[in-house]
Amino acid sequence: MNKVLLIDDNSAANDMLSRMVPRFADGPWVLEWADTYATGLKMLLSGRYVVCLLDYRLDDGKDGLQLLREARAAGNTTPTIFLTADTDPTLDEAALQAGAMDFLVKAEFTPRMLARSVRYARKLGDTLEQLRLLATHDALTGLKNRREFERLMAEEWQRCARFQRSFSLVICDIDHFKRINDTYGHAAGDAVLQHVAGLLRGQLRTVDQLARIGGEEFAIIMLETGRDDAVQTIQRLLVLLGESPCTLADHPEPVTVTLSAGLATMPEDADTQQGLFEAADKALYTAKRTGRNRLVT
Ligand code: GH3
Ligand code: MG
Ligand code: MG
Ligand code: MG
Repeated sequence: MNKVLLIDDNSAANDMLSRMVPRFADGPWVLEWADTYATGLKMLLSGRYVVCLLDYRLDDGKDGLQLLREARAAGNTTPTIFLTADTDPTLDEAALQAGAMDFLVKAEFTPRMLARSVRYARKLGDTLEQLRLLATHDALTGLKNRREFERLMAEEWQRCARFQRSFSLVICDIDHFKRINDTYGHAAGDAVLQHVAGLLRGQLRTVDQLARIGGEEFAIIMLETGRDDAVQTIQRLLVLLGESPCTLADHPEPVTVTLSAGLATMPEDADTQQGLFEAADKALYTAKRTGRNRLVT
């Protein structure tokens, strides 16, 4: 079921569109209507809609441009088409700037034009979604990549600094990984990376951000987590990894892999984002130097 969200304070718009939308060719399509700014924003942020049709002038002296900017700032990416009777000649440009995919004038569009616009918005939206995924994730493990990790770190640092919250950063690195490649081949090395990534993902909370930030290096941002809780989680993880050897194709003996990890906690370990990363990295280096398969804080 393809759901279209209409945000418009005027019930006539709903009357007209609830006749057009269900007749779109590539159905079934349904229209849901929000008649206020607040309800519309809330429904849009639910992420349940394929496309949003957005009016300009809304209730409460607010408008669709504001609503779209607010939704985008909150991370929403639903393809949105402006639909207005307003005659301001600069509005179309402003709507596209705010992130709209098309701009239709109420008295002028036909059902066919609307259907085409919705179809195109959906297609472009899907393509952008795929690009976003490719740009933020690592192809081998499916984890977030280094670029996305850096963006999330900056975001989390700012949030915690502003609200005086805490979070922990863990950097881990597979021990003697080069030996695995040298002994069993590069494909086996890849399988070990997937094995470790899967185990890490399975042991962490969904709110924890996990990224592959280098060849055999992973970073974990543990939200709202102080040092003691982070230590417990990572220790448990290292034990579990030791008990979960990786089975390799064409090789009878499963291979045990270990990790070294460095932990640093905001705010006590650093005054800057860069400093926090360096503190965790330094702890990782100590873990390597003092025998590997361990966590250092
Ligand atoms: P240490 O315990 O000190 O971390 O030793 P190490 O052997 O794990 O570290 P080193 O940095 O010497 O080697 C890392 C190796 O990881 C070298 C590189 O070829 C390999 N590597 C990096 N990316 C990939 C990848 O995507 N797949 C595979 N199979 N190997 C990779
Ligand atoms: Mg209106
Ligand atoms: Mg290594
Ligand atoms: Mg390394």
